[in-house]
Amino acid sequence: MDFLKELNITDVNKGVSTGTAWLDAGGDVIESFSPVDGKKIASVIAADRASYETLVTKAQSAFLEWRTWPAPKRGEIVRQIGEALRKYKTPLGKLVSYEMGKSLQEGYGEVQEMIDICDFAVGLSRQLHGLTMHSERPAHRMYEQYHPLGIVGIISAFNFPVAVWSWNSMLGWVCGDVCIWKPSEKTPLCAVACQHIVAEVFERNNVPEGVSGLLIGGRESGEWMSQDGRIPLVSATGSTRMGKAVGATVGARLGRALLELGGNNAIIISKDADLDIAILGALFGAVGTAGQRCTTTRRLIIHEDIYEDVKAKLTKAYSQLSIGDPLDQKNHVGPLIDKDAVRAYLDAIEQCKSEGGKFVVEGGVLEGAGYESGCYVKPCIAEAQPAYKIVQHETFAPILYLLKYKTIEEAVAIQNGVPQGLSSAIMTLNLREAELFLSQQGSDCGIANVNIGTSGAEIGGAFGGEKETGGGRESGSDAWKVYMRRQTNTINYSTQLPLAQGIKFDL
Ligand code: UN1
Repeated sequence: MDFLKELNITDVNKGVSTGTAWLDAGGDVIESFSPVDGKKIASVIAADRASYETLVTKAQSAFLEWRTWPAPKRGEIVRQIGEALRKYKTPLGKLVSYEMGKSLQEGYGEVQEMIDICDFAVGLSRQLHGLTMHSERPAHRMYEQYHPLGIVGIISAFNFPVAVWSWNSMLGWVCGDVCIWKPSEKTPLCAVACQHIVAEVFERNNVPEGVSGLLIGGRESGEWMSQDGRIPLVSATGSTRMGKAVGATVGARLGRALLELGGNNAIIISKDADLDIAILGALFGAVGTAGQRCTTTRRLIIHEDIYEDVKAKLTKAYSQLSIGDPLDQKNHVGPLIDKDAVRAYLDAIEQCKSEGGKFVVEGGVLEGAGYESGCYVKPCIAEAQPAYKIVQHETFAPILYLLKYKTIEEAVAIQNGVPQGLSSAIMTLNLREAELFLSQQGSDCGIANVNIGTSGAEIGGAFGGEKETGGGRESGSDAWKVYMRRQTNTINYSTQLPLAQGIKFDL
């Protein structure tokens, strides 16, 4: 466990920090258990209301200074964070894998996403552009500019314990905002490690105390942020249930909420698909991160002519999966996050069976040597119907539903016929089908791919989805705009005061 020491994790860690100073908080002690071997890794002292108040006060005063730093100078700080993440990629990737349970490659991949968003944000720090418009009045100039918002509250989930925070904070920081991060209670050490990495950079550069707040705590700490009028933007990633609560609370005070919630992602496999690509994309999408990505492939919508062939190929591929210690690179699938997740997985299998689903690859909990944590489950496949309640529901586990279609219109209707709208894909070499899928009559999701699975989006695009996925967009493209306030400016350099809309007001 050398990686814990390298990342400054001790037996007992403070869980509240202003970025450069760790606070003494009086909250509960949160223990972190690894789903890999069931062992307790370390514990963290959570926030209480008093330490939360200190964090917000520090953040408020930090904002007054931070917003005056030129954006490219803030970008230089983020550039150095990217360098630090390159330095710590190995131990941080290992910690992600050990505390969360995803495969080591995926742990490293997650840190790589952080590095990538740092690079993106550095470039962005010189491109926070507004438009200029032509005024209808003579000798007037009209333009818009973007100003920092203030404090951004970030609520993140266990499944991407470090990357999702970085999408928000790196953009927030170059935009001139200050951040307070409430990570998942299930992965507190990943957050402590990130805070240490950032603190090193901030101290070296005299970044004001309070720019990077860490708020480890239970559900109530997320509620404090949602209710707090001093926090203009709350960005929350997690379940639809959590997002509805955050959205309602933030909305009631007319704050801004950026929600990235559940998905129920499907791949349509056409009879014109390249089946090698289709099977590989479906496999990685369904079993990667043990089915715990919000972009996980949960439904395959397969053309009836190739249905049996796809089923046979997938069954064969599943039989070759190795499940076990995610830090051992020969394994493809690690454990679920905890025993509650295992229960939800078993319940979903039961429900699917009771609705008439037929398992072609059986599920189950693994036992015996190497599986002592009780969190290792078998990825499974069921033949199902689109309208089953369980098929409409996002279960954060590796359960894949096979659905059959006849026409492309029917396939799109099945794809869209769920409450969620995050990611979607079609596997086809048929141009007409691909374009229909991408058209306004096609996928209703925030992400729609052709000949690529549903997971593993690049940071350069805007990430998020529609309907119960919450509508928010994070990371690339112009997602930065939600972290700033827009101001329209009109300047009169004439000797008159002409009024808009041709109005005359003569004395
Ligand atoms: C998530 O599961 O919340 O597209 C994020 C992907 C990753 C991000 C997933 N880049 O699968």
